Amino acid sequence: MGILFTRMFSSLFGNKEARILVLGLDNAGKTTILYRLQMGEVVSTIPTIGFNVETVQYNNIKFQVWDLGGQTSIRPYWRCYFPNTQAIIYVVDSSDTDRLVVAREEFHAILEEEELRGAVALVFANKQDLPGALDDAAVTEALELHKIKNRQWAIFKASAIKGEGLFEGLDWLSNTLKSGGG
Ligand SMILES: Nc1nc2c(ncn2[C@@H]2O[C@H](COP(=O)(O)OP(=O)(O)OP(=O)(O)O)[C@@H](O)[C@H]2O)c(=O)[nH]1
Ligand SMILES: [Mg+2]
Repeated sequence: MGILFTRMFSSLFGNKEARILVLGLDNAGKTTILYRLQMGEVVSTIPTIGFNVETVQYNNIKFQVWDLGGQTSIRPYWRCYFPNTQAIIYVVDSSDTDRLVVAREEFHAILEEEELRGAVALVFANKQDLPGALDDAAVTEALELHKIKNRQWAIFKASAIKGEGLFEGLDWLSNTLKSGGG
C-alpha cells in the first residue's frame, strides 16, 4: 500500500502515530521504562550512550519511543532529536533528592525549546519503591511544574521495577494526543 493510503486506512480505524522522547538525568530509569512498556519486563541496563528506539502500540496509538542517554556530557545532543516530537516523557529518580534541582533546570530548559513548543509533557516520578522517594506532589513542587504555561502536562508516580504507574501515564498521553494535544 502507498504511504498515503496506509495513513488514510490507519486513520479510519483510529490509529495514530506519535513520536515520543524520553528524557531525564542519567540513572533516572528511562531505559528501564522503555523496555518495561515495550516488553512488560525489567531488563538489566547499562548507561545509554546514544539512544534506544522502540515502537509501543497502545490504545490505538503507535508510539515511537526514543530513549536518550542522560549523562551530563551527552545531554547537549538531546536537541538533535527535538523536531517533530509530539510528547516528552520526563523521568525523575524521586529518591535522588540531591539532584532534583538539576532535574528541574534541565526540564525547564527543554520546555523553552522552540522545536518542542507543541509537545505535551508527561513526568514520571519514578523509583517510588525506594525508601525516601518523594511522592508526586513533592516532585511537582521540586520541579516547579506549576510554572508550565501553554502546554498540557501531567505527573504520575511510577516504579519501573514494580511496573506501577507506567500505563496510567500512557493512558493520559494517549487521551491527550487523541484529543488534539501535541
Ligand atoms: N528501585 C528502582 N530502581 C530502578 C527503577 N527504575 C530504574 N531503576 C534502576 O536504576 C538504574 C538506572 O536505570 P536506567 O533505566 O538504565 O536509567 P537511564 O535513565 O536510562 O540512565 P542513562 O541511560 O544513563 O541516562 C538501573 O539500575 C535500574 O534498574 C525503579 O523504579 N525502582
Ligand atoms: Mg538509559
